[in-house]
Amino acid sequence: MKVIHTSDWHIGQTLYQYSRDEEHKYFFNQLKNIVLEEKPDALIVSGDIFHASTPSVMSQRLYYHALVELSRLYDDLQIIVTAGNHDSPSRLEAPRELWEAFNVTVIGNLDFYKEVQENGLTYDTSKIQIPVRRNDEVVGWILAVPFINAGNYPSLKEDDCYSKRVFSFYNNLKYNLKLNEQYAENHSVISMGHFMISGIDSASQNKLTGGLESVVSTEMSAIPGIDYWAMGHVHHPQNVGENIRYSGSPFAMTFNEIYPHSVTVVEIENHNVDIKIREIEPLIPVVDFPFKPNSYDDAPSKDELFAKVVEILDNECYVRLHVRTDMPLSDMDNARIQELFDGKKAKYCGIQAYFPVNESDCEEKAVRTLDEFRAISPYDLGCSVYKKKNNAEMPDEMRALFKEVCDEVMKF
Ligand SMILES: [Mn+2]
Repeated sequence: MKVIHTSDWHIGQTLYQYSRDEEHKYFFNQLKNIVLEEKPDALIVSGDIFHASTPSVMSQRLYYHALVELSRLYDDLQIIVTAGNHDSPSRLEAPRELWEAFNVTVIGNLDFYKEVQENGLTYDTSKIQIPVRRNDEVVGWILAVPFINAGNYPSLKEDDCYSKRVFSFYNNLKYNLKLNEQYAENHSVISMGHFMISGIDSASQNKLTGGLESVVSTEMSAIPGIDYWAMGHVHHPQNVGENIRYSGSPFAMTFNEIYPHSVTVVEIENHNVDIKIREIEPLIPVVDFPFKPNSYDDAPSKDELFAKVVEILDNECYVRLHVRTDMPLSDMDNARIQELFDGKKAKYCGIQAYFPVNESDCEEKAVRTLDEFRAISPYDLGCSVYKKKNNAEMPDEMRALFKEVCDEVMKF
């Protein structure tokens, strides 16, 4: 069985108000070419299809168009799409029956909360056991598991931790597959999942991954007979343990995701797994300019930055600037930067200021007990956060307004 594994498309995402639609179209064109070259039996998408649970009409059209075009590349191509934590399970699944006509299987949710059946399963597993066929013959199975809320994993024992519950869930699922009449031992099995595995590359930590729960990869590896785990959720492509892999997002969604992006080609024959990476070229690169400094001393001064920034203005890219400064940037500074970018190809995405480390910063880092922390008023906390962020006291006028707000809120 051969599949192409991708995830975390986040259709409809914007970066500093800039639409990413053209980038998605550019990715889908590359994906179409990769599918034509690799000729997989299936294309699987492990969640986070859309960025928002209520995607715009434009986003939905983009998705429908891409899937229909992909499904028409050749007759035997199966497409399997599961919901991620960003997707609305029911919305994604609404056109499920229509999609079947295109050989596309969409799984938004498991139909949970049926009566407990044999093996402690509380849902109909046939819905998510997808046979993959080549010339009408079953060659493998995709266990198409969408994102499941931590609390919705059937709990076998009351005190099972999250990781244990996920483990027993998949273990039961795999066991149940064996009972399927069409299943044979020589079939390849791929399990999909959309959750965090502990021990992942910390560079991939970002706001999009969400959720604190994580699963221990050794528990996943312990489940017999799953040849490959097609994971979604983490945007940094990486292997986590043997044959457990995050395909990653197709391009950088944020400035924390500046690294090569790709889709994964997985070929399984006689339970031997071969993994190949197909890199995706970004349409519009995401750039830290002139670079991402480690500290105040490392960062360029305002003059250096202004002199250098002209180099990049004619390049099609998203730019986040970095500058060393002793004072918060003034409105004049900000206006000057905006003006530089006006009408240029480069898209301005804000500036990160680096302030010198001072004594009070060190004091701030002192460890406080919970009681000490509780004793700090919201007003004082706000003032100290402002000072830390801007390396200056909050201006009097703002201070007065902030005080007014705090007093008003504290009445309740
Ligand atoms: Mn995601």
